[in-house]
Amino acid sequence: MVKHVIEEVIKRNPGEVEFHQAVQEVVESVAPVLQKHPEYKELKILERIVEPERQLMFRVPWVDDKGNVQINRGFRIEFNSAIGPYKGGLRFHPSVYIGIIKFLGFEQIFKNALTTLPMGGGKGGSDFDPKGKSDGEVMRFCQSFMSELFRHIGPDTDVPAGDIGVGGREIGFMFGMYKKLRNEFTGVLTGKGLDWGGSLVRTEATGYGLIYFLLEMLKDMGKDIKGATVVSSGSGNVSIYAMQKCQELGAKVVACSDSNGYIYDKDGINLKTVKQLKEVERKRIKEYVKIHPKAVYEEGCDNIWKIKCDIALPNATQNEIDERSAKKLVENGVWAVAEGANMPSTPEAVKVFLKNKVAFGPAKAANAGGVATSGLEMTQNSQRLSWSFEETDKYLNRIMKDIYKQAKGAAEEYGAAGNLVVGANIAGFTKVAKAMYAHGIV
Ligand code: NDP
Ligand code: 2IT
Repeated sequence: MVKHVIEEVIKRNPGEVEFHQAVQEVVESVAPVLQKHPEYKELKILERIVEPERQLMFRVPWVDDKGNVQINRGFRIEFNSAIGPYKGGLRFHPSVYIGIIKFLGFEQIFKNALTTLPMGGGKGGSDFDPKGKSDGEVMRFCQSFMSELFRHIGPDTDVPAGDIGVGGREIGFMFGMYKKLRNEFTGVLTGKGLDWGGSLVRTEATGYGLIYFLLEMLKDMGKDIKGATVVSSGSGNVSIYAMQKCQELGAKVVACSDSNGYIYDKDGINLKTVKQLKEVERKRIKEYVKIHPKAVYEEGCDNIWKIKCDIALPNATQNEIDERSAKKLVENGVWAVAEGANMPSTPEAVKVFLKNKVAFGPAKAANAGGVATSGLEMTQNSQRLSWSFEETDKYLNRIMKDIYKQAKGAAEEYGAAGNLVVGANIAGFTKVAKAMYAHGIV
């Protein structure tokens, strides 16, 4: 009944394998919803939801420090605005092409719906690589990128934020250019600095939210995070604050990584060093072992999943856990996996976890804390107020608990108790489908 939707997506979006993968999972999960709601089938909600409302692709020329002209490609996919303005991050990474942005934008629709806040789904980015670039080069690139993007976004239209390769520095340069071009100071981007409209907790939000979600999973299993051994891949924004919350709650984080390799510190990672290396000095993770000689560094990032742990947190990038790595984790006794990155487990890996009764928190639900706090930043911008850290953190915690409840409840309602992948997809889809139904054929 839904197979034709997947086939059509593959035909219309050739070669965009990550997008195909994301669509396949959602479409298969929501098939029972369509059975229960023939009106959605009749109005072709599923066929419409897999087609972006708008896709933008543009040239981003800039001049490097040597005076050479460089040309990158910019993207913004405004995927679905049924429940609010388009909302989602920007990714700057050399691997970015339309298929990556489309998969991220598609996932964002359902994730944002789960947050309970009024946000549609979008995503953007560029194949620009900020690594090794000077601040001046990054600024010139961001200004050029925004000199096209500004036409298409706005606080009630489309509100971008960060993702891989886009943090506070990049948001600052893009915000500055938007403000200059439009001559207005609005909450058009989230992840802003605290002195110019940003929200407390946004920096920590994805990592903290991931652990708040994990705690709900563990509560249902009767397990405690205290004393658990944790492996967290990546060493960027999501991984750092997930590790911080784990340590705060008494877990032992023994490994993290970057795209070159991983570090293993059996007595527990020194997070202060990781933060200094990655957030301040923008260096490689292997430098860690120079400061902590008892730790070891190994090249190759997927080897991190060979390390024995109770809790695995894939916090780097898509498809970083394949079937082999999943089997290794299970063999080593992992009890919970919570996805901080977007789509970090391949479909085969997900099957391994579910089959072996590993508690599995899918990205859409587990990493929604980042965008949820972006939603709270938008609310504060509209109010022209700033909330305290405690207040915002409490709100985030409440949202993560609610997302868990929605995913768990939807799974039970549709006969898939315990399967949060199916539950998150159904709960997110249902909210958007209802709104699309109400809006007619648009
Ligand atoms: P950062 O750029 O801050 O960090 C990314 C980390 O992942 C770095 O350590 C990076 O290593 C590593 N990494 C990136 N690409 C690869 C790759 N191809 N192979 C192996 N490692 C890689 O990004 P974030 O922490 O913000 O994002 C991490 C993940 O979390 C992404 O999947 C993102 O979509 C997702 N996410 C982010 C949110 C946010 O608010 N920031 C919200 C929800 C999800 P290196 O430095 O070597 O590139
Ligand atoms: O994948 C994600 O949810 C993000 N990168 C955060 C998006 C946002 O708008 O805060």
